[in-house]
Amino acid sequence: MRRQVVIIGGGPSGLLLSQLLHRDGIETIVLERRSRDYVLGRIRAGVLEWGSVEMLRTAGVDGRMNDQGLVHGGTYLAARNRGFRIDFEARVGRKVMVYGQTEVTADLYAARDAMGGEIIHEAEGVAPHGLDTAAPWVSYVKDGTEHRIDCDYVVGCDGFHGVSRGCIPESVRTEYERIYPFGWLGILSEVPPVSHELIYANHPRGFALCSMRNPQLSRHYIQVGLDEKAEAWSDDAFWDELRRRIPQDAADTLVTGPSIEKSIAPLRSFVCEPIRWGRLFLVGDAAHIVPPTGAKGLNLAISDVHYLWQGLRARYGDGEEEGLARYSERALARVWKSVRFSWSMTTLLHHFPEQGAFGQRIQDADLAYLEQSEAAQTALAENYVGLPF
Ligand code: FAS
Ligand code: PHB
Repeated sequence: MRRQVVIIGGGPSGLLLSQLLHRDGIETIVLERRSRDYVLGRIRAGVLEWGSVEMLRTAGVDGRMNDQGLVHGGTYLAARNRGFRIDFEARVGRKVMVYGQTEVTADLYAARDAMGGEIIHEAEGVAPHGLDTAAPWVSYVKDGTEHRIDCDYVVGCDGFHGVSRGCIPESVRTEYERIYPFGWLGILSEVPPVSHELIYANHPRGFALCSMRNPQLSRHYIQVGLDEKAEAWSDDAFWDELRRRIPQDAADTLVTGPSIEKSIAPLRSFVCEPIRWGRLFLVGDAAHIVPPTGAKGLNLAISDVHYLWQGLRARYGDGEEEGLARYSERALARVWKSVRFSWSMTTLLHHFPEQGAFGQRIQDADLAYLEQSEAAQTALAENYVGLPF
C-alpha cells in the first residue's frame, strides 16, 4: 500500500491534519493504537483559542461547536478567596471558546467518516522506517497481520508516550523538561457551572479551577500532591476542598453533585528540539507538553497542525519546500512562548511548599498587581486568547 502521508495517532492533532490534507486532495492514513471508544472516552482540554476555532472552521468541523460551544469574553482569577475579572475583549479585542476536547475529537471523527478518511484503529506495533531516506515506510500489525505503508512523509501525532519522538536519534534530539511537584485532581459533574466564566484560584491550601463543558456539566480541578490517588478522594471531600479555595461568593453558590469522572493528571513542561528529522514531523504532545494551567496543550497541537498543513500543501501544490524545511523552527517559536505562559500561570497560581510564606506573599503581590494594572492584564489576555500563528 502507498499513501502520501502516514499519520501516527488518531487524537485531535492527527485527525485535524488528516482532515485538512484530505480537503486539499492529499492522501493520508491515520494509524491509531486504541479503539475509537477509548479515544473518545478521554476527558481532557476545555478551552479553545480563537485561532483554534478558526482552524476547525477551515476544516469544516465547526457545526456542533457553533451550536454548543460557549464563547467567553474573560476569566476570573482569585487570591485568598477574592476574585477579579480579566476582560479579554476590552484588553485585546478577542475571546475564547469553551468546548471540550472530547467533542472536538468526536466532530473530527464524524468529519473523517463523512469524507471516507482512512483510520486504522487498534493498530499495533506501529513502526516508522527509512525516515532519513527519500522512501520512508511504516509497518503495523492489525488482527495479527503485518502491514506496510510506503509514503512520502510520516507525522507523529502520537502523544507524549508515542513511538515517533524516539525515532529522532538521541544525538540529534534535545529535550527540555520541568516536572511540577503536584498534580490536578479533576472531576466532571452534571451540575451547573459555579460562574459564567472560568475561575482560576490561588490559595495557600493549593490551586483550584472551576470550568465547564456546558450549562449542565461542570469540570473542576484542585491541586493535589503527587502521592495522592483519585479514589482516595470522596466527592464530598473534593467539594469541601474546592469551596475552601475559591472566592467566597462562588463557594456560597457552588452546586455540588456526584462525579461522573474523577482522575489525577501530573503536570510537566516538556519540549523536544527539533520536531522534524528527515521525513518525520512531530506534532502536538509528541513534541511538547504544557501544564494545563494556561489551557494551551490542545491549542498548541492545533497550531503545529497549522504550520505543517501549510508546509505540506505548498510541497504538494507547487513543489515549494520552504514550509517543511522551516516547520520545526516556526512551530517551536510559538510553542516556547506558550510553554513560557503556561509555566508563568502555573508558577503564579499553585502552592509551592518549598517557597514558604515568602513565596505566597510574592504570589499575592503578583495577583494584586494583575488586578490593578491594565498593562499586566493585557499581557495575560494576549497570551491566554492565543498568540497569532
Ligand atoms: P493525544 O495524546 O491527544 O493523541 C495521541 C494519540 O496517539 C492517542 O489517541 C494515542 O492513543 C495514539 N498513540 C499513542 N501511541 C501510539 C502508537 N504507538 N501507535 C499509534 N497510535 C498511538 N490540555 C489542555 O489544554 N487543557 C487540559 O485541561 C488538559 N488536560 C489534560 C489531561 C490529561 C490526563 C492529559 C494526558 C492531557 C491533557 N491536556 C490538556 C493536554 C491534551 O489536551 C493534549 O494537549 C492533546 O490531547 C494533544 O493532542 P495530540 O497531540 O493529538 O495528542
Ligand atoms: C478544562 O475545562 O478542562 C480546563 C479549562 C482551562 C484550563 C485547563 C482545563 O486551563
